[in-house]
Amino acid sequence: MNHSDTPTDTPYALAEAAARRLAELTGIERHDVALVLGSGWLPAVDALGEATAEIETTDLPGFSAAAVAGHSGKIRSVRSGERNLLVFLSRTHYYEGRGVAAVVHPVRTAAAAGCATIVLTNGCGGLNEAWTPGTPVLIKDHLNLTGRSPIVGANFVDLTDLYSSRLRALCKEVDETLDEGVYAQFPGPHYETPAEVRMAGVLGADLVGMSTTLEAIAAREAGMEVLGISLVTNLAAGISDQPLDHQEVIEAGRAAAERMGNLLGRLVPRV
Ligand code: 8IG
Repeated sequence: MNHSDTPTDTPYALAEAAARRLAELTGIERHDVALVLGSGWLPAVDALGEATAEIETTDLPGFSAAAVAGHSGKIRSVRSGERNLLVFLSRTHYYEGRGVAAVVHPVRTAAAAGCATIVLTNGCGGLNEAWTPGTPVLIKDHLNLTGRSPIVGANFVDLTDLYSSRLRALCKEVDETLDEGVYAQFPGPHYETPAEVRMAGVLGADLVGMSTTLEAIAAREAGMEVLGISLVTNLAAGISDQPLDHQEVIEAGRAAAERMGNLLGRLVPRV
């Protein structure tokens, strides 16, 4: 128990408390679809629809302040047709060292708020040279290289169709040029060495990043249908001879904003 009368002694109870506070602060009793916006995706948010409310993550139990340049610690409630979208404008990353429960707390809060579907987006490095910076790629499967799970206890969650084939098919109806790839989550915060990128390729990865897999697992545990979309903002280390630079990552996102906005704006009403 914390100082109020709200039980927060498990991650699930903490998420329930956050969802209740979210409903109070936004005036929206239930949300339907959650989105987590990763690096480069923030400018796309306005294409989703009209903001009903915007709150600071830190106003909800269990959230901590955003730590990365280009990440905004806000949650927006957006009206889209008949549905309420819950949009996280930033995420907590594994490399922040706050633990896996903190990383997946937004996902569990979204589930507790009523969301049956979650769209996880990220910025990442690409192993396929055809994916120039600014190319969106659907995540078809992942390699969780963190060595961790967000699940505690003997709950053997099936991840066979973790990245919903139904939702991926829907995406391709919206944009038939979309490719798919396997996303490998490295712990970060440093980028990979060229040897690590080659290793990831041998293991079957097409994309390398520092997020998403732990969140997807927690979303599946919570019974949500998961869609993952990566924005390739750079070629992974050693794929090109260019050094990697966080500022360039932000600029690639800015340049791709219109396409990403278009994609999400057309996609979300159909998921
Ligand atoms: I944006 O090349 C972005 N995030 N691990 N590697 C990893 N994370 C990333 C990269 C990258 N680019």
